[in-house]
Amino acid sequence: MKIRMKTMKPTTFLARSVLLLCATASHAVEQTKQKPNVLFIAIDDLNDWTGILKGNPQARTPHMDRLASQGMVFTNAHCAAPACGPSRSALMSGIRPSTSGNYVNKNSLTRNPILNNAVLLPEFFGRNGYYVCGSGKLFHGAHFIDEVQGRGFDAYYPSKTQDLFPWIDRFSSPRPLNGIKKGVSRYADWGPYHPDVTLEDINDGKTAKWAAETLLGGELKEPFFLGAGIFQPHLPNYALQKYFDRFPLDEIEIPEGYLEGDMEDVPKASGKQRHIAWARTIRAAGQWKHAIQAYLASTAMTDDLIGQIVGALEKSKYADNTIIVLWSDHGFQLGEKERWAKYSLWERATRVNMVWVAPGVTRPGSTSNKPVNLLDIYPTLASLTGCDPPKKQLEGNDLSVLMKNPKASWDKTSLTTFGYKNYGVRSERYRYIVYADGSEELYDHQQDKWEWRNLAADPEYAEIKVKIRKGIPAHHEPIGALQGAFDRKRTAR
Ligand SMILES: [Ca+2]
Repeated sequence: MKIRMKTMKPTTFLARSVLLLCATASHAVEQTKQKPNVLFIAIDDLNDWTGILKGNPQARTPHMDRLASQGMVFTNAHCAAPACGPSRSALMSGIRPSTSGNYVNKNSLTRNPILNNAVLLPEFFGRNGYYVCGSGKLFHGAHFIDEVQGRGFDAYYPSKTQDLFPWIDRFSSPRPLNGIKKGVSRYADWGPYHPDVTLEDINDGKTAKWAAETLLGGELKEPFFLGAGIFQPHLPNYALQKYFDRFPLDEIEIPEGYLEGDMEDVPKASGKQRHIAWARTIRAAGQWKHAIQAYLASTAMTDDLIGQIVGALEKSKYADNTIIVLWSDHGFQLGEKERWAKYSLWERATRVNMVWVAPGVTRPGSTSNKPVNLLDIYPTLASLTGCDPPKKQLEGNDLSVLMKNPKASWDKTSLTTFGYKNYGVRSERYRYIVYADGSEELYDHQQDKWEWRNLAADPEYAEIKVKIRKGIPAHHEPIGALQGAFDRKRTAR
């Protein structure tokens, strides 16, 4: 557009300026439209028992495996914290627990000024012109219901103040279905739903259905950020009978990583973390294999739901311009190291599934064994979508460097924090743990993938320890405010 200012009347000039401004604005809209959409899939308590990470050969996750084959898998990815609340708060803010003071589930997100003043991931996309929608467990359940309440979301299913309860109450027999009435919480239960129950009845099924229908409806304002959070295989592991049937009880193996006497060379301080002795109760009740079967069944059900969501994206008009990131919030131990829990700094509790499909960036079937963290998701999404990250907030790394060149040099380690001053650091080869009292563990994953031999006291590894300790933060923020729900003595999810 040519504007001849000298010969124009002021009114004509004004009209043309408006036209020019409109043209510039519509150009900006055009540019915004070209930004990729984001499909953000969260899975709760899913450890490495997937075809993606191959932590248990009995696991069956064909849909997730297929997704992984289309993009890049980070095989050495770990959580920022091995519990739902602090893991998700760190991911959604990009801030380490040791910086924010958000260490455990009962810590508040909104009463923590560092987190509350941060630009949370959904807000970040909203500020960058994205339509932001979601369903299911994206934030920690209690944080979402009592605190965050859809902050940053344009729409939330079923609503911003009501997320979906983990399970529905339709069984053939009274709960607990496993018959364990003492020594475990009401969450430590498993078994099949009533035969009439379908996937669409279950709340995770509703989340998947909402996501699939929203994608297939084709009426999303672009660019969009769509989050879908699946609650399983978090306990209780209730699933349809057909998923239990895929894993006959007489074929179930106890975890390969289990070793009698494994705790003998482990510092006592590890027990000060929220150690749950459910493993003993479950074994005494003769339910160990039943519980493993249920975890595998719940994971298989989750996998079908992931297939439903990803399949809908593939059929939708958004397929070619949508980044997919699938992640689990931490791992889980099913008897290893005498535990039945997350809440530890060992590999099976910290290792997570992290899959990326970024059109034009990730190569199908690529993998990286570099140590990375859920904290890296926020900066990576910012980089892949071309949105400027909030200043002085994000502490993770941009993984697109590794997506573009899996052989790129990477001198980083991956840090997991649980409670004040308890740290686990993972390098490509080693895991180092140090507790608040200074006691240590060191494992060489090249020779000891189940972390059976603690090498921390061996002088031969002194130099390795000095090097890996560089991954420990210099600042240790005191434990932050507790959540309001806990003040009211409510049960957290
Ligand atoms: Ca979790």
